[in-house]
Amino acid sequence: MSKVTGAEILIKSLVEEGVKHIFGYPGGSVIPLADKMFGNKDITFHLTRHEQGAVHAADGYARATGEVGVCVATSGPGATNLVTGIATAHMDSIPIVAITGQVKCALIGNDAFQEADMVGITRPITKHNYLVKDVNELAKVVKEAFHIARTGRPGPVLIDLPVDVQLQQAEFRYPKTVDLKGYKPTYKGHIGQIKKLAKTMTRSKKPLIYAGGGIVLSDGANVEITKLARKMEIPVTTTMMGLGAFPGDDPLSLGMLGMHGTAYANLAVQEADLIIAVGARFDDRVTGRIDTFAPNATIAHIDIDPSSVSKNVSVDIPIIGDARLVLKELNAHARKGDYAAWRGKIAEWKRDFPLKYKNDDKLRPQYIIEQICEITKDKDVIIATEVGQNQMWAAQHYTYTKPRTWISSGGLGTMGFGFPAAIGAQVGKPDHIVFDIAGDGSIQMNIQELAMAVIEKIPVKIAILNNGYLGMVRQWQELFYDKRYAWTVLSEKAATVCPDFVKLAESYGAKGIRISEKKNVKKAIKEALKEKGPVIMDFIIEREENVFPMVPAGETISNMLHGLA
Ligand SMILES: Cc1ncc(C[n+]2csc(CCOP(=O)(O)OP(=O)(O)O)c2C)c(N)n1
Repeated sequence: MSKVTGAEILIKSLVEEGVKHIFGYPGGSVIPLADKMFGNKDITFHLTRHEQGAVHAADGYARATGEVGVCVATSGPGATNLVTGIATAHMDSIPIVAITGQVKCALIGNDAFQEADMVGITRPITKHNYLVKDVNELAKVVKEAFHIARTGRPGPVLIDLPVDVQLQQAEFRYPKTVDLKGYKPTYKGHIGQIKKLAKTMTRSKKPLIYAGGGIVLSDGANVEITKLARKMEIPVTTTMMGLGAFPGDDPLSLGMLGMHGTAYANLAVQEADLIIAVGARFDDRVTGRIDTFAPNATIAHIDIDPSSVSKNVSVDIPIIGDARLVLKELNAHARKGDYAAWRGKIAEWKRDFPLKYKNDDKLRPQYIIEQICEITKDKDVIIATEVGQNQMWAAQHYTYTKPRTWISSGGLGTMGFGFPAAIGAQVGKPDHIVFDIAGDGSIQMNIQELAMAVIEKIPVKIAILNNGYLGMVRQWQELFYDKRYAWTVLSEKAATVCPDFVKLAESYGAKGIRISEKKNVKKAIKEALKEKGPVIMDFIIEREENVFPMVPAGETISNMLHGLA
């Protein structure tokens, strides 16, 4: 067998893994790889304008498609620019493979030009990472990396590849199987535990399903959980990451729980006698003060990752396994109990404490999200968000009915995530309409990717909810710091937009629309949807609108602030 270079081995291995898209940025340490990609027909390379854009795009691609996202950066500063995105993917269990160039093997550890110890830096934020010093190992490493990224609890894997290894030669043989001693994720749940949960469900009077992002990640688990909830008539609340795991328009849906969750979901948690958590982490944004969370409930937790069970709350019925497989088994054993009174109580809460906002003639963000929902609800739509109030309004006021239609940085809460992630999602799902719901602060963190979107004709629609503030931080300052708006004023008055996002869009060759009045919202959304390329919609919203309800950080859920009286 003839020999090929390390760079060729890497590309051939990626093709073996079915990779069709790579997002990245070049530099000296990946020139051999870039060179061998030149003219490649199997894989499209998307040149971002910042490495952070590349990693978030790979992440958005993975979230939208369920496949592994791939990004590439050069050594040193290129590689360290990936760190925020790798940590983002790690917190949300998103399968990506990040490939970084490294200085020559002989220079590693010598403070060489553009050297950064990526294996050391990314150890706590990757599922696994590799430094490949022997070209003969490369194909095996790639095989393992993809296997680790996509199996068990998914997550990011980093491959650090010295530039000289890219030039060395070896025979290309792609391994058929992976043999990793000590890495054997458990997929099938323990049948005894599943039966125990089934019995507890039948005896329970006030059960509640608490569905997390794990359901979205385990393809088909949404079908099983929907079946379970409907058959048993048990209400379902989801985490932010779980939006779309259960149809938001189902009468059994309570929407999202937690800090900015619905009042009725949070009240249900506090009164439930059984919580069936599936693929959810009991994050502090969900539990509030942990010792007062779900005080009356037996807690069952289904999760593929044993280390997240009983990590934050003590679990009575742990079931380790894949969400889809465990729920399928549970469906086979579950028998309905008598929950009519419980559902009656929840219906009362839904009636008494609906999600609400002041729907007057002012331009309010909740109205904008509702209009986007109304106009797009019968289409295939993906909503990505930035971080802050925009994210919470998008979580509350859009109705998600399918998994992988909501793309948001949950665990890390990364501003600047939404736009590049939306681009990645659009590349993976070209037939979908993809929105980025943004704040005027967050969008400025990775706005440069507009260049890639324009040049590659990636038609993401950006809806900026422009309040002239770093709104979510301002909201905390309003409520808990006597309105001392330190460090959060982006522009002095709503009208003095800075930057002028319409001109900025136009300077990149994209379309920009400014909307200051409620009556123009629908028209603008429809106009944006007609456009073949990316569009910025700059909505000048009420400056001091808040996200309600709100459970203040570290408080008991019963201390929820409702906002409007
Ligand atoms: C990279 C990063 N830096 C800082 C923060 C802290 N932070 C959270 S929300 C927020 C304000 C976001 O402002 P904007 O994007 O304008 O959105 P809004 O809340 O006004 O909708 C900030 C600064 C963060 N989440 N991520």
